[in-house]
Amino acid sequence: MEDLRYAACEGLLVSGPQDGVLEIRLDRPAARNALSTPLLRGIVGLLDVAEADDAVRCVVLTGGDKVFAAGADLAEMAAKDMQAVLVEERPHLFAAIARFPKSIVGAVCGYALGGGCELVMHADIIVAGESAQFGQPEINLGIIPGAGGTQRLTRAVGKSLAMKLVLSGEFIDAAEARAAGLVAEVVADEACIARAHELAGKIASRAPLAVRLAKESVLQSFETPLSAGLAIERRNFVVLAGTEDRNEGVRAFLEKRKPVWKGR
Ligand code: CO8
Repeated sequence: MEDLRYAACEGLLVSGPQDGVLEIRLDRPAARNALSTPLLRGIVGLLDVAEADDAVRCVVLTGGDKVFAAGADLAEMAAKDMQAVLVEERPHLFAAIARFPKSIVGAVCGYALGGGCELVMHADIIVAGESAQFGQPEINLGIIPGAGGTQRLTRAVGKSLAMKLVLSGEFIDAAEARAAGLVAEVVADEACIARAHELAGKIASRAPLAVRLAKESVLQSFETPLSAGLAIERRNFVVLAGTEDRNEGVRAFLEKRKPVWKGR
């Protein structure tokens, strides 16, 4: 029976959760998966349910074959003046996605542009199909990235390449994105979603508290100086030493069997 908590809103297709993995697919092909505010609200609503649902351990976020997402909805943006942009909801929606504590694997085929690139940079791991193209073409519209592109892209690929994308509006392909560290793997387009699910399934089969604190620790490396990041890692390592799952993991290894996680 369909799980009504995951009933998708318009523009999103949802499948699962199955074996710990929930798939959210952007599906507004007529607008090239443009990220309207209702669409972003829909994603955040699904993540809110997923956060509280023990049956979800990892989320796969994907789009279409030709376009992951073409960025902010330009029809919506055209109607907003400075005051409307100042008070809009979108920054809060992106912040909610950034706060999602479970893991997200992005699967990108085709264009991930502007807000689309920024959205998928909220994923912990990106798997790209060979057709993937990443870009921040806002400069062509007389604006700049507004959902973290100048910050997350720079942290992912370094200053010079980030400047090239943000200042010129040029795109990079999957191979260049892989070489620069924006994506973890490049596979054939047909294999992209399956590979993302394979990784998500592995993450879903790991101890949930360890996955959560590992994600938090890695993300803190972007927020803190090294000494503070090391202190956060140490604190999380100590916290995990007090969990039932850590005892089970070590015992299962010594007894040469698979661990059974309780998430405690
Ligand atoms: N918003 C709304 N509609 C779009 C968008 C978009 N971003 N992109 C495409 N569409 C629509 C087109 O208007 C067109 O509609 P129609 O059929 O009614 O004329 C339809 O989709 C098809 O478009 P194309 O003919 O251009 O499709 P192609 O397959 O030839 O090209 C591309 C696909 C390359 C993706 C192309 O559509 C394109 O370049 N799109 C715009 C990309 C872009 O400039 N993105 C940046 C947008 S700005 C942004 O993302 C800022 C984020 C800030 C977030 C702030 C949060 C706080």
